[in-house]
Amino acid sequence: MPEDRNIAQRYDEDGFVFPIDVIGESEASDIRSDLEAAENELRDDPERLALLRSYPDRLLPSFDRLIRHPVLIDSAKAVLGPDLMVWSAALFIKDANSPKIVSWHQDLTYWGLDDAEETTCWVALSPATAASGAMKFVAGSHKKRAVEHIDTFDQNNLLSRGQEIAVDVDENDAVVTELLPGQASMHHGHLFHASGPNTTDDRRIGSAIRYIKASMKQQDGTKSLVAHVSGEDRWNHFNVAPPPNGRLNEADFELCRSDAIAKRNILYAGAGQETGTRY
Ligand SMILES: O=C(O)CCC(=O)C(=O)O
Repeated sequence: MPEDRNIAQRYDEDGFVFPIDVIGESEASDIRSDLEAAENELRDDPERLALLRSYPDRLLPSFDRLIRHPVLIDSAKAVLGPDLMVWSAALFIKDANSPKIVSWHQDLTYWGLDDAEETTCWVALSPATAASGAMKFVAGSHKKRAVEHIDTFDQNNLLSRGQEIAVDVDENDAVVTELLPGQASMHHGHLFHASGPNTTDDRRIGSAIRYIKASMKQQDGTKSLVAHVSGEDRWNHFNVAPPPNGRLNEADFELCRSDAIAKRNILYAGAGQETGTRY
């Protein structure tokens, strides 16, 4: 049956929209190659490699261009309005034949933001399939608003605290969001979602671009590093990053390093340990 709801209606009712055609497969492949060349350059430098995977948009001009892509901005604007920041564009990478998973969770749980005016555009840079560990969404679950989570710190969980929703989620309710390289899904910060292991021989790579309304703020007053990608910033709640000074530029690494410390304090507040296992 043809889909006759517009993007905002689908998002409002289901809490997600996919697939969104953002860039072609060859452009996605170019961005992936740029990323993998950078990963290779930093292979003996775990600290900078982790920063690259958390802040690809601040350290690689190709990702800075991606977060500003008109298709993504228009999609985010349809649900959040015109004034937009990117709070993070961190990579979720599952290597070939990797047991890494993401437990059922809601995104906004530990980000310390004062509201829920956030949406994630998850852009695939390699095939996201059921076999490679594509995300699964429960339609309408965003309407439950914030639910309780427990921390597991499971070593195979890509989330910072291995956090998971404290109530059972019925896998039969899940929609698998298969994406071609260059396509995106968009999901609400309260949507129940998860993903399984990668059983294929290729890496599964996605950039989770977190668009927020510029009027949001961190509850503890931290001015997180953001990119201002649309409309106005009349609020001055964030530290607006300049475009990258270049590729893997040292001044940009320093900016990311200080933001990573501030974000770690927020993400692990009250957790009693800081052993995120993503990178
Ligand atoms: O990449 C994944 O499998 C999970 C990503 C995720 O949970 C998110 O983007 O919010």
